[in-house]
Amino acid sequence: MQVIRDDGSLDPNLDPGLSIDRVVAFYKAMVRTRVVDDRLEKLQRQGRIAFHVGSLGEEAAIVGAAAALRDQDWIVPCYREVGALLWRGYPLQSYVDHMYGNAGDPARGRQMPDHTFSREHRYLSVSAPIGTQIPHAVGIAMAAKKRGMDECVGVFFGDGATSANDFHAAMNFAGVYRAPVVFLCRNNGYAISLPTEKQTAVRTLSEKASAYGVPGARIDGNDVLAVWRAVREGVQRAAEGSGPTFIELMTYRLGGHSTSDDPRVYRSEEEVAAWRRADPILRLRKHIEQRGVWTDELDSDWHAVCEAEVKACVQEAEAKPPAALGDVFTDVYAEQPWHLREQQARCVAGPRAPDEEES
Ligand SMILES: Cc1ncc(C[n+]2csc(CCOP(=O)(O)OP(=O)(O)O)c2C)c(N)n1
Repeated sequence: MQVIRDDGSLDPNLDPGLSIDRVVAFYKAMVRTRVVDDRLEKLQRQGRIAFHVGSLGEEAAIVGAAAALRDQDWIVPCYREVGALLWRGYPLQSYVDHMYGNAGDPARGRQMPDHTFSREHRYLSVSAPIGTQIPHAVGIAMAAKKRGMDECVGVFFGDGATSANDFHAAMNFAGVYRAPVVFLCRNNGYAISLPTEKQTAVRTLSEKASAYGVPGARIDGNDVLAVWRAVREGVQRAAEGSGPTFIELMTYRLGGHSTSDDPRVYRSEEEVAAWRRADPILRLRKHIEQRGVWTDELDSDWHAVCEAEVKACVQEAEAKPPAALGDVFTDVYAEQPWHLREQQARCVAGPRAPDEEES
């Protein structure tokens, strides 16, 4: 499914009829996500943060899906979807603090960078082992269903995750019990260096859904309105008790897998150049320009606003002290056991002098 054609015009039969203000809000959120991404990558290259996993080229899939979920719905992320969390109003400062592992980091420096979470925004903690979040999502959906709550779950994962055991178990369970969940598979072409066609023998990932009795769709994931429309249909199906939906969002990872990857080793410049022309931000920009609500001037103003915002957050993050060392030992047990108390005290006190007795 494609709603915004390559030339920026809309397919009138598929237009979801959103207000132009909302469409512009999608555009702004996508640009903001990209500006943040770009800055974080530079900070990593300068050695100021340790690591970043970005979403360059996948912004429509991420923002469009987040926007189609309702406020009461849960987002269960993979590790590339901070744009969805920011869409929900998570403070950028908290995210940047997290990337620095400083005293303002909600994870208190105990997580790898880009492992965000927010109970307030109904956004689960990133779970780095591939696919483990998919059964979690189905479990949350089942809990909502059993309690009779009008909540559903949108769970993100990559193409590679559809080869993991957890994917199959979760899809089967969701199909059997009609769990209110929308499976959001970002097919960005690669699982690190492994192209999708070497990952699976099926022609499309969406056809895997039929093996579990789950409706599956393959849509243009670089088209924010197609993403919104398909995900909203999935949410409606879940809300009316008809169970899960699987959506394959066709997109492309324009950047490296993470800042630890160099994609030039395993894919051609021509391939990347072709996908650059299909950039979801450029396509949406063409569309809003055609509708007469966006100009070059507005565009550069918005970029400047986003850049200033992230710059201010970085300055503030760099002025904060690191997360407290003793926090490594907290928040696991309601009552801290004696051995952790002891280890915490020793850790905070620092190394003993060679002649110091062990207390
Ligand atoms: C169980 C497991 N095996 C291997 C890895 C290392 N690993 C991290 S990301 C990744 C590729 C995932 O690809 P995909 O699911 O397509 O998501 P994408 O990164 O493309 O968004 C791998 C193999 C891991 N995190 N967990």
